[in-house]
Amino acid sequence: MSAMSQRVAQAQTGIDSPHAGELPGDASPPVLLTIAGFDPSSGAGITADLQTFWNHGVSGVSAIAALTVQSSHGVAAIEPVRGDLLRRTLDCLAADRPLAGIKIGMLATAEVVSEVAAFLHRAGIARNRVVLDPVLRSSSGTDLLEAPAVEILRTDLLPLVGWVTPNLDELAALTGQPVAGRSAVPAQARLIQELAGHEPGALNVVVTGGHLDPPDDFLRTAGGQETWFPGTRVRARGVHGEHGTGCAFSSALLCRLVLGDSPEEAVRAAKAWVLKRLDSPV
Ligand code: PXL
Repeated sequence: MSAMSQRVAQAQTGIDSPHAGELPGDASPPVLLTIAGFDPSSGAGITADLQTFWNHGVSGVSAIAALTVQSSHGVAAIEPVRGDLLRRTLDCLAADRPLAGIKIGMLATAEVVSEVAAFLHRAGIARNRVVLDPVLRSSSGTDLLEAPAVEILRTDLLPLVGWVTPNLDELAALTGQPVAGRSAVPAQARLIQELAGHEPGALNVVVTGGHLDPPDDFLRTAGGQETWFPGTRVRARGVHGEHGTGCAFSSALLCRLVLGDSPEEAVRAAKAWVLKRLDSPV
């Protein structure tokens, strides 16, 4: 990467990290894929993910898993994409340019979850470059994944990803146990690693603590290292409020990992990106 484009990427991220704007290997920016829902208000979903990729100086492509009708007031309708159309989109993108990483968000149906799992088997992308944001519900309370699909997500998709970023409600749904506050988080993160099964020590878990007070995040790495990241409650003055915070966090996390951050650095930088976005006027 040229010094010039490195400076551009650094200016775009606005994040003070030793790896800001640094690209591994050759000069072309890595390509990241987001598989998620489309939010026409652009606070969450595909467009929030692409905005995050581009602001980190990486290239982004997308496969829409479901259309939604929504505004800042909530979700009015959901139309999942047909499985065969999603499959063709994913294979078309994978055949075009090498994918450096994948972020998975809202999937809507069991059929879509199964298609994404089958694609991960075919695509052969390193598991630690696949981040799953297990989106279950919108902040306004609408289900974004049909109930029978939660189990399939846990049994078929979770074992194929290297990172999962649940909030407290998603953690409880995935482990099948209520998360009784902050003190229960480390054990639940361990449990989700056990439930992911197959290869022990392959899943990194970030529990996003937006519902905790203070809103601290928790990382348990695949190797068992545990870290709390202190958060402070801020008033969201940006155009999207807190809508799409989870999408922005998991996308920024993937960017930072692909740009060469350690797990701890990547979580810290993703948190900083979300804070910046909460204040963004665009
Ligand atoms: O923030 C969760 C989320 C993810 N993806 C899409 C959404 C939402 C919330 O509304 O619409 C597409």
